[in-house]
Amino acid sequence: MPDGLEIHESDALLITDVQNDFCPGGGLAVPDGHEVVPIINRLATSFRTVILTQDWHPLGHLSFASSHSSKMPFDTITLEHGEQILWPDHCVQDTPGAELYSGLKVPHAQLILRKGYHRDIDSYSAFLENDQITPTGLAGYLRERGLTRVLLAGLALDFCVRYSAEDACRCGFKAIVIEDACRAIDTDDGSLGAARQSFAELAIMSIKSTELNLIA
Ligand code: VGL
Ligand code: ZN
Repeated sequence: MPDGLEIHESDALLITDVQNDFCPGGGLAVPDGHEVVPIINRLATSFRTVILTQDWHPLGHLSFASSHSSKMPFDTITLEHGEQILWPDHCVQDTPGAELYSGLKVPHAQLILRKGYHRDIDSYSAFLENDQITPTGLAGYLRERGLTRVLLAGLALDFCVRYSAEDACRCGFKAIVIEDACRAIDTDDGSLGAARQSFAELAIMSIKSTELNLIA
């Protein structure tokens, strides 16, 4: 498609949390999470800069329901910076569940950014932890390398992809979500609808991978 979206040298593909625990059989399986893998593998070859993120929690992480007495997964607690959803244990550092999904083939990825490693704070976004103050360093990495636009793929669309896209915007980058290269958790309280609404409000473009002019 000649009138598709051109990929530039100043673009980064940010592949979010494509890890065993977010795929079928994992601790926090995203419905059909593994389906993004062939799409991402194909997309990634067209990008000079590919960054992977890895959710990387210590045992007993505050975001785990199991760390709180009488709480169940998907219950919430209130923290200083807002509401925290409590998740099933997932992506515990150095466990098989935290490993990148084995079908993911992006050998040219240059950075694997781990997040969520502070026990008392979650980090959905690849830019800022959930207090919205603590930086991960990704904005500086992108700026220092002259990268201006971030295209997002991975898991989960309504959590880590959403918050990374929002923060990319807030940090001064253009953010584009590649929807078919993402899958959502879609919690009962409407997390997927909320993500779409937020993308619209922040003018975050949401596209299909077929709209990109890929290299062959
Ligand atoms: C994620 C919930 C908890 C994600 C990570 O990758 O979207 N969601 N930890
Ligand atoms: Zn997590």
